[in-house]
Amino acid sequence: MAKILVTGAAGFIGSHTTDCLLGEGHAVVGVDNFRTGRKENLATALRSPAFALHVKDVAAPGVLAALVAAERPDAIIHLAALVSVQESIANPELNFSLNVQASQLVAEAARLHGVGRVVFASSAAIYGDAAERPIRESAEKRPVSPYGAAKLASEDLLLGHGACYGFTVRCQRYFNVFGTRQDPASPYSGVISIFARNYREGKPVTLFGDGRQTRDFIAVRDVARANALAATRPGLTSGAANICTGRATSLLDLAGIFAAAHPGVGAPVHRPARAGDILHSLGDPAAAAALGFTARTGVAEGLAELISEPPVPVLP
Ligand code: UD2
Repeated sequence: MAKILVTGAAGFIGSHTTDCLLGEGHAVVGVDNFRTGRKENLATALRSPAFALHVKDVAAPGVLAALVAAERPDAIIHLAALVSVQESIANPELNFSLNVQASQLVAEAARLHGVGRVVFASSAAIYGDAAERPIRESAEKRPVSPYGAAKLASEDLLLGHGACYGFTVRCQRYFNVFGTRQDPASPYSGVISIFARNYREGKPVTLFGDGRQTRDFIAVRDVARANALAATRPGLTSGAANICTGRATSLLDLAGIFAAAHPGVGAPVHRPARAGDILHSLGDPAAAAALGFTARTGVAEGLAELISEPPVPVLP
């Protein structure tokens, strides 16, 4: 059994990662400032004696180092972030603070207190408009947003510190993650969370463009398992891996699955393609497979679960 410190534990990916680690018998120290994370997401974890929650801001200097000094975790999974690409474009300074400086604070806490491993929430956004398909980890990195640039800078910061001070760093390059607890509130939220909410409420969805664009959608439960593995599997060395399925699903396919489950809802409304929208994004999962991770949940199965699950209730 290991003790894992999870930053952003109340977020979409953080809460599923926490649940996965607890389910595997590990102890979890969760940290979240509830900026975008929600206590509701931790309803299961909070019932576990192996879980402790600290409501703190890891981007504030000294906070994480003090917590790591007190808790002495075996590994840190750093998921706390500004998660919206659009928000990073609107507020690049905040993006720098939350998505670059906070990573430096994680590296520093690991160095000062001898943490053996750091797992970092990176993103396919570091590849930007890379022409290669499927995208391998070696593809040219051409981020096209402050968000993508910050994730790439953080990978380098953490890997460089790990190499110098002797801790392992695993950078997890998530593709399009979907599942329960994803916030559908903004028009720039993940398309599946928006579709799930609209269909549930009986409202037609919008398809930007002809709907033939494709993404590599990966279920959050698989992502959580990939994070737990990266944090706890003995013998891993530093590096980066795509966290993806290697399978492409079109928007039309998605809408078709939702429509079949909600026969009363009107047909999707077509709008012009979004400016800057990429047509196809597909990851190569081979590097993660070599480390022992393969996604298990298909899109249809993951969507069926999402459709049948009621929205997360609000805690008192
Ligand atoms: C991600 C980012 C986006 C941008 C892009 C750069 C998220 C949630 N989005 O977008 O901000 O940086 O990467 O490549 O991280 N769509 C619809 N109807 C909707 C919503 C979306 O048709 O109501 C389309 C959208 O135009 C796109 C596809 O669905 O073609 C997927 O959209 P997404 O925002 O979930 O993910 P992505 O990878 O395009």
